Amino acid sequence: MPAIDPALVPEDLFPVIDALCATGAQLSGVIARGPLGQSLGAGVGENSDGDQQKALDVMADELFEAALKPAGVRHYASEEQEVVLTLDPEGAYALAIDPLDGSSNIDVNVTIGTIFSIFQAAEDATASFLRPASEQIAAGYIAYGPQTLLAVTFGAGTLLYVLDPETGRFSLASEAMSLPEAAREYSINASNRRHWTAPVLAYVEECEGGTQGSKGKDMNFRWVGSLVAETHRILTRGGTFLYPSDARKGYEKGRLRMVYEVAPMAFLVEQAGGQATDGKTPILSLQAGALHERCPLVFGSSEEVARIAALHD
Ligand code: FDP
Repeated sequence: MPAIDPALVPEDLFPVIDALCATGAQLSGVIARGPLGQSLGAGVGENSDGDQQKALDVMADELFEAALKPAGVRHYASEEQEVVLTLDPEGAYALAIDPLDGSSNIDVNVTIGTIFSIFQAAEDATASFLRPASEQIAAGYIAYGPQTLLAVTFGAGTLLYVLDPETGRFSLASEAMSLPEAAREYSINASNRRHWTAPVLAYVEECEGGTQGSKGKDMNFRWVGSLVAETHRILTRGGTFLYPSDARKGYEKGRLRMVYEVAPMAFLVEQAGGQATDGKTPILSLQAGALHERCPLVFGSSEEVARIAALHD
């Protein structure tokens, strides 16, 4: 269990964080063995949104569900399950999770992760999650990369923990992650350029303009294809991330899911001094209309996110 200031976190939330950490540590071991264990990247079906499910997606979902059941979670909403599950009818919390984010990177030894968002449970299972993102009481991600990391917020800054391979425990590495206001890197899947909206294209062209253009500085481009890895890089050294809406069928609201991807990342980024919008509107003022609904996401260094919002005006 990480060293979390008890003044920051209600006592009955500790078992939830504990279960997330224990399962994260277990998954980290499975991922580290890669092909020496079972075939983690094998296709095993489709989730409710039509995304292909890999063996590790399903395994991660089963492990988190089992670990969270005795931890005080009443409602469990997962990317891998069509409907909300009731784990403990007496539980105080509603937890939404993307058990394994960045599935396309499972087989290629690139950072993947787990993203979670926690609300106080409401009576109605679905209504527990379809509410303003600002009502989250905690959010975080576990990154499985060269290090296994936990970034978490309880609404008073973003904390960073590292899984210590010597002790098997998450230990505090930073009490206050802080995102620089200005950026030198931007991230967007550039293969979709022909589908972008005018403001998105205008922003990327500004970035490409470098010292000769209106920005007056060179910008580097990065795209990992794992939201967790991208978010961790930006929380560490600044930058901008965009997964906007585009003209492809099904991408009217981008690709990422509001409840268990967009909202928790927005909470973490804002708590680290950055900003997160759907292009214009702060994510934390928005709410999903359906459990697996998508939402465009722009986040990162505040100067850049503000510039993108201005281009949308
Ligand atoms: P994945 O589907 O591989 O789980 O969560 C969705 C996500 O990955 C993000 O992690 C990643 O940023 C994005 O999709 C990648 O999408 P593209 O393949 O369109 O680049």
